[in-house]
Amino acid sequence: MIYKRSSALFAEAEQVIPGGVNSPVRAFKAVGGTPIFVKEAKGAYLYDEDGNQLIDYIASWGPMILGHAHQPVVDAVIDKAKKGTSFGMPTQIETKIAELAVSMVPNIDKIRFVNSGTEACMSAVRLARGYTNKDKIIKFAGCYHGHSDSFLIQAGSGAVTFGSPNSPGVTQGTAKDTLLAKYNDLANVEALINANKNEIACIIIEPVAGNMGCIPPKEGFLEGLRKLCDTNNILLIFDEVMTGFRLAKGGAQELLGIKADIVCFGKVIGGGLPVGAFAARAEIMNHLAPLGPVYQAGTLSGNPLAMAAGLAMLTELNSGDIFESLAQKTAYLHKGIAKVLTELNVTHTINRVGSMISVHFCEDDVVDFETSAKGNNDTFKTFFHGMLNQGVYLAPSAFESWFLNDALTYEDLDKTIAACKAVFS
Ligand code: HOZ
Repeated sequence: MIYKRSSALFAEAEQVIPGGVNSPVRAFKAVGGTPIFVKEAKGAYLYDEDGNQLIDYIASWGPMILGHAHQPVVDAVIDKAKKGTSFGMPTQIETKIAELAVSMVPNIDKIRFVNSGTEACMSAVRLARGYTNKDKIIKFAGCYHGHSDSFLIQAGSGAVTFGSPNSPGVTQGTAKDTLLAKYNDLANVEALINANKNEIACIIIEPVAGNMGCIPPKEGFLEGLRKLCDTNNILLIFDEVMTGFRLAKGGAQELLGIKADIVCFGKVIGGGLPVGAFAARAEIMNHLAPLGPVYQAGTLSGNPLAMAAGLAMLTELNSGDIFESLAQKTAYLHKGIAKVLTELNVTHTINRVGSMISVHFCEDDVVDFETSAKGNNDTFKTFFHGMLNQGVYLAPSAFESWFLNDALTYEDLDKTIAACKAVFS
């Protein structure tokens, strides 16, 4: 494939945008080469500035679960835009999407909309601290909850891909309140709680991790966290920015049957526009201003265009059951890639939950950050560029989950499996 125009556009972008990108995960630093510039996208395909068609496995890092430029979402946004794009005043559509989200997700009574997953997690932690009157939080190595200061401690996603899991600029004062635990290791969490008795406000976790590849929780792990939280007066926060409205209507809470105290959303809930949200039972949410003392705000929060896109998306997800068919497609892809890699003697481990999947080029089970980091990055680079050359776009980092979208056909999946075979033959 030819990427002449993408390379030229990237060179131009580098002059005025740091690293040529507005979010580091878009850069190709971990895999080499220059990022692909997208011209447009439809359904399961991206069309780049050089005229290449690519089968898309990142779906804008999750939101485009129904495929790109999905007509009901596009129509809803166009219709809304004609009536004004921002008012800084309440609109009825905010209540409509709130009612729908609350009806789809277990264990929440109220939801507040923000502009990103970062904002959602940052605000959820502030709420947990205000509600419990405690300062410390527990996060897990390799989990990524956006780029707010408290979370850039052994963070996954771009932070680890580009070598800043503990970012300069985060003060020691902030860092000391974030305690770091090992994913899937309950004893480790228990020891941290015991060493910080009555000081921990919340445990924040991706119930299915997606920022160190896709890592499922081990059996009993989330149940154990729930119990530890209950006995120690700690709030359990599920960061469902990736898993919310993707693994099931009610997200990971529904799929795994575990109740969180606060749930954070992003990605799918905005239908591809900038939306995040956090939600909980009324007794917790009522601590937020203007009802309660915990402050949180935003000029563009609940923006009408974003709400219109989100409402169209959630309405469609609520009316059918694409989650099962998406999970079946993902299982088909898993089986096909595993068969090819096994036949060609390529050492690998594949993790999958619902429509999230990741291929790790290592022998051992990938259950936490340490085991994920054992993947062979040279093999990943070969895989990434080989797939790209055959028209398959994967995340340019081994530390990211792939996200399938419902516009993908079995023919697309077969092409992807054949591409994988060609790469390693
Ligand atoms: N949460 C996304 C995947 N890890 C990254 C989005 C971004 O940082 O641009």
